[in-house]
Amino acid sequence: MARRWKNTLTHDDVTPESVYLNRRQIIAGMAGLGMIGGTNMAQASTDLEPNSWEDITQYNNFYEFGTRKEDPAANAHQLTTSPWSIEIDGLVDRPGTYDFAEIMKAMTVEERIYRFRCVEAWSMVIPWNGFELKDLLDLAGVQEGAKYVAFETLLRPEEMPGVRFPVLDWPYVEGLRLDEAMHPLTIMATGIYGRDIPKQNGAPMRLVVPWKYGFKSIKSIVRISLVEDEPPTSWNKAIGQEYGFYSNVNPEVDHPRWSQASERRVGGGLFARRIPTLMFNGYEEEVAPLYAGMDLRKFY
Ligand SMILES: Nc1nc2c(c(=O)[nH]1)N[C@H]1C(S)=C(S)[C@@H](COP(=O)(O)O)O[C@H]1N2
Ligand SMILES: [Mo]
Repeated sequence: MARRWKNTLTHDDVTPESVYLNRRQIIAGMAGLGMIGGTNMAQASTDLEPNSWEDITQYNNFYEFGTRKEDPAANAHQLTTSPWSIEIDGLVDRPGTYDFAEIMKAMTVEERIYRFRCVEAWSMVIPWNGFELKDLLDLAGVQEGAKYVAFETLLRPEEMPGVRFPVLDWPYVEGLRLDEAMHPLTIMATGIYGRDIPKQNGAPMRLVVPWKYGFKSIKSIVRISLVEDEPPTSWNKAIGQEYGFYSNVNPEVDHPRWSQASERRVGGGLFARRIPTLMFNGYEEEVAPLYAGMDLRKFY
C-alpha cells in the first residue's frame, strides 16, 4: 500500500525525464528511510535506463492513426479521450458501463518500468504509471466459468484516419487467458513518466503485458469481456501463421520472416546495437509457470 504513489506531477516547464528523475530520487530517499516497501515493484521493474519521452511518444504503432511509426504522433490528437467509459461484460457479477474517471478514483496508480519488445524486433524501456488489470477485473467480479479476457479498442472513424484502410479488421481486438490477465505483471497503463498517457500511446487506458510482443498491448480500450472460449485477436485474424494467440517473447521461436533472437533498442544513438532477446522478455522467473507443460512452438 505505502509503496504506491499517485500520478499527480504536472510541471510543464521541465522535461518529463527531469520531473521523473527528480521523482525517483524522492522515492529512493523514501525507500532508504523505510517509508516504502517495494517487493512487487522490485520484481516488476528493471534497472535499465528508460527511453526518452521523445522515443516513447514519437515512434509508435497505432494503426487506427496510420501504419507509419510517425503517424500516431501526427494524428492521434484528433482522438477525444474525455469523457471515456468502458463496457465490462460477459461472465462478471457487475456488468456495465464504467466511467474512466470513476475507475481512476477506485484504483491505486503506481509506477512500473517495463521492457517493451515489438514483434518487429525493436524494443524500449518504458516507465509506465497504471494499475494491475486484476484490480479492475475484481471491481467487476469475475465469475466461475470465465477462462479468457477479450479486449476491444474504440472504433470512431471520424477521429481515426487509419481505419479507412482495411489493414486490419476494425475494431482492433486482443485477448488473454484469465491467468495471464490476473498476473501481477499485467497492467492497465494510464501514464508515462508520471504524466497522463499520450493519445498515440493509447490514452486514456491501454494494456501492457511485458512478456508478450507489443501487439498484445491493446490501446484505447472501450470494452473488456470475460468469456469462456479463446477470443479472436486482430493480428491472428489478419496473418494467423505469423501471429498466434499467445505471442510470448521467445528468442527460440522465430517469426516466419525474421529471427526473434535479438532486438534493437530504440534511441541508442551511438550506442545502438542489437542485444540478445531474453526468454519471456526477461520475465521468465515470474511467468514461465503459466506455460508449464505447453509446447511453445505450437502455442506461439
Ligand atoms: N488499438 C491498437 N492497439 C495497438 C496497436 C494498434 O495498431 N492498435 N499496435 C500494437 C503494436 S503492434 C505495438 S508494438 C504497440 C505499440 O505501443 P507503443 O506505440 O505505445 O509503443 O501497441 C499495440 N497496440
Ligand atoms: Mo508491434
